[in-house]
Amino acid sequence: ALSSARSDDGYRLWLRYDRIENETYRTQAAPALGRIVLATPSGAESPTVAAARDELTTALGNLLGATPVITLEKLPAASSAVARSSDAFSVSSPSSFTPHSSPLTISASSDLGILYGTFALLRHLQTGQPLENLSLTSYPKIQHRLLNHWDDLNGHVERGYAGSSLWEWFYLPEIRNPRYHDYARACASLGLNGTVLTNVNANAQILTAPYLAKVAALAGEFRPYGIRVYLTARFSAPIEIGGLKTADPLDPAVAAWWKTKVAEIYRAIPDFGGFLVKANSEGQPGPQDYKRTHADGANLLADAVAPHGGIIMWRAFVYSPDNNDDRVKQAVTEFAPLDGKFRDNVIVQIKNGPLDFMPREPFSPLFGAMPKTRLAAELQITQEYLGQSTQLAFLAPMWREFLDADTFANGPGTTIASLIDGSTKRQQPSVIAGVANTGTDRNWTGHLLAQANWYAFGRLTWDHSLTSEQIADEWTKMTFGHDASVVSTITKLLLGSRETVVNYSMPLGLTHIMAEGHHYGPGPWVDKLGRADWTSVYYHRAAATGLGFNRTATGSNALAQYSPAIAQRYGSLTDCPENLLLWFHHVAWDHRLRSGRTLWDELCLRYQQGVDEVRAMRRDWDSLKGRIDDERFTHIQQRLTRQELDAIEWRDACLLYFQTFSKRPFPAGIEPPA
Ligand code: GCW
Repeated sequence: ALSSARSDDGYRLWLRYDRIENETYRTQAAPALGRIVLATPSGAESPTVAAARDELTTALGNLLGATPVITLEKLPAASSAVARSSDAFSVSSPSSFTPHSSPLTISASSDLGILYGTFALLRHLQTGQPLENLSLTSYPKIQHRLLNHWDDLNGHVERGYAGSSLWEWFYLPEIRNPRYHDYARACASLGLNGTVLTNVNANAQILTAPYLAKVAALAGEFRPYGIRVYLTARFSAPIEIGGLKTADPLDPAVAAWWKTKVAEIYRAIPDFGGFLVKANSEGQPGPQDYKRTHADGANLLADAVAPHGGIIMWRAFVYSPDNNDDRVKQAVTEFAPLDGKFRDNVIVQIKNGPLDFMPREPFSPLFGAMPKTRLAAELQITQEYLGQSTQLAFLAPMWREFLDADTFANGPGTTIASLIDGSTKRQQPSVIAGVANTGTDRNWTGHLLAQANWYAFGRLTWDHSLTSEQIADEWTKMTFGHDASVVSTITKLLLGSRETVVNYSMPLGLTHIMAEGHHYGPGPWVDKLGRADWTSVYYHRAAATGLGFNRTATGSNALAQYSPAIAQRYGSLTDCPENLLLWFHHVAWDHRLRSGRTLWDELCLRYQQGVDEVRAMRRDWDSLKGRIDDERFTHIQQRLTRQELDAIEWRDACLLYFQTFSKRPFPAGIEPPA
């Protein structure tokens, strides 16, 4: 009974709800889920409670062939297990199920909590866990858990590899694609609660009245699922759509324009979340055009949305070509002096690394450099630099590495996670954002296995203590079923995949050596762009003397932006973690690494290892033939075939190029580059 009985184009994501194949489990689960009580603060029906009911009815019907009796109750006032946070929930069940035992109960501090509890219960079932004696209590550690869509109004998705934008602006507001509902459901199943609909590089048109009506229609589709809508705000909007002569944040007419515009937005969308802004970065307009600071710009918008409860996410991804300093230092240089100057509803949104979503970067030192400012993490789910939607790279391990990184900002143990969830600084609002990998492709994400990245991001925003292993295990069981060899093979593939991409593309701390523009594949030789900060030689600094970017005190001294404990460790050639070595150091070709090999030999072997690992992935995948449906089997098999060729290209291109500097032969074990 293979699941190939149904078409598996991947549309249903991890919410497939295929009939549970284990008959024993199914027979035991059916009575356990025969009666379900939803206990909410009001005890009254709402669109969100209805969504939870619908989900339970459909899911249990499909998974078990059962029809639950679902009743609604008012949560007893004294029930404090769920009072901890606004959308906390608890799922509880008796130790055995008889007609007289108490029913399974989902209690929550809000209707949305009921929906989250519903998805948690279904996940429990989909992953085959026992249903007796349940006591699942959970609350979100971060308040605002957002997808950021880099979607332009013409349907193009910047760095999108899964088709076009999901938002059909031409047809809205009258014509609403049913997919909006499915999108919101998928997001809510993970605990995501907000979405920025537009690209940070988008124009200001989205803020005009006709578009706001369209945005309101989307917000209406998402609302039952607790997904609030946010927009990007182009800083020059007062000029472009407002007819003003300036966008100077300190000009009273500009402030008045934003206040009026924001009031108009809230009339159309009463629960509008706020704005995400990219200013004075990569050519975008911003407050510096008027010799004002990022704080002046952010506060202008913050004051406009504050009366309505909105927030401003102001991005710290800034660098400028006429600044000759090391690009990775520029965010701290510009933002750290503004610490304490931002309004309470401004969150400075920082990419995980100081450069740009590389396969591996150290964490951005800005996280430890603004003690008086609310800080959000921006991760990239779409695989701009990790093989896009052609290659497999499961990103949970990369995000774990980041969330667990110790900034030492308040002494040892000040992890990034503790800085962004508000627990260290006790500051709300707290925000985490991920640049979405979704599009109009039937399977949402292009590469089927890239669905796991959407899943992993969402799960980590709710609970950043989850391990990569747990996330991979859940996702695999929910998406591919419980066959033991399917589960172990796919989880193994997922968990190793990011490191494999690092190995064949940018090992040992190399970064930014991809092809220019599209960013797919190698381009270490790109050194003639006429723009010092974009040339790759600038980042790898290959020379006869060695390889790597010296960011110690004898180089750009970017290290000084970290706390002394980190600066000391990373600044030492022997103590620096080898996976970040060439990020921080320019290393001689004959320098011996921990393996005893020279840098050159080690570099060659890492590239080769990456290729070998992709070959092993292909073999592992092939072993699943017949164990999963042919449609998904072939989809992934073809992509892994391509990934091997891509890995070979990376290895050959980089090694042949770097060899022109190292002038050393390839060590034994390296296939001759073609
Ligand atoms: O990584 C770069 C991308 C740009 C992107 C920019 C940013 C949205 O190549 O496409 O623009 O980062 O994050 O603003």
